Amino acid sequence: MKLYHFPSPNPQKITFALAELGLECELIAVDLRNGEQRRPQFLAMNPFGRVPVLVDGDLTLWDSHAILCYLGDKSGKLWSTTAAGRADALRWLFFLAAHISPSATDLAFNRIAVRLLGIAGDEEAIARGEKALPGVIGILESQLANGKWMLGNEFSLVDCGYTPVLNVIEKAGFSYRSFPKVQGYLDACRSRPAWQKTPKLPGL
Ligand SMILES: N[C@@H](CCC(=O)N[C@@H](CS)C(=O)NCC(=O)O)C(=O)O
Repeated sequence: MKLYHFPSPNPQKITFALAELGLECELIAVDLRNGEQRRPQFLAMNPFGRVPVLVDGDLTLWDSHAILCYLGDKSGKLWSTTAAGRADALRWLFFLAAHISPSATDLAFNRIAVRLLGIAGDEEAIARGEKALPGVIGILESQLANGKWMLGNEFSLVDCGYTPVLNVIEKAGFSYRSFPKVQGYLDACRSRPAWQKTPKLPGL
């Protein structure tokens, strides 16, 4: 397998998952700071011009959550073998994509990425993200009353999806002080050896 990536949250879901699963994969860097994601060769793989992209034989797959599902099915690890278990995993991945990632992007892009790109942050987007986050993080706080990990007592690929996003939200200045279970969960995820091996940008 080959993974086109940059050490930002969406590709980190996959580099974290690969390390947890112990899967061999060639990592190919796409430098977002230089616009490499908009080169024709890259757009031929992902017309959306974003990382991560996984190539496995004839399969070229973009979208981090689709890739997590694929790695779960392919490896049979950290992924339920029952329809109900997979639906539960998908429910939390869809929740992450639809309701947490947009606010994470509002904060992280405008407080962190702008520094790398040398452009001004959008204060309205920051305010929008700060306003939306407590409600959705509160949903995670309730869910984590059911067990140590997002799906209960077993670590899963869903946790590989959540870790980089919750991490960057915190690095972008949002405090989990009112959400102790989320804080404890994030600390437990970040203390895993696979997360230590996951490529990161300096300070993130
Ligand atoms: N829904 C996509 C989002 C991917 C995404 O936004 N990736 C960012 C890096 S974290 C990116 O490639 N940004 C480049 C750009 O917007 O030009 C996924 O989950 O893979």
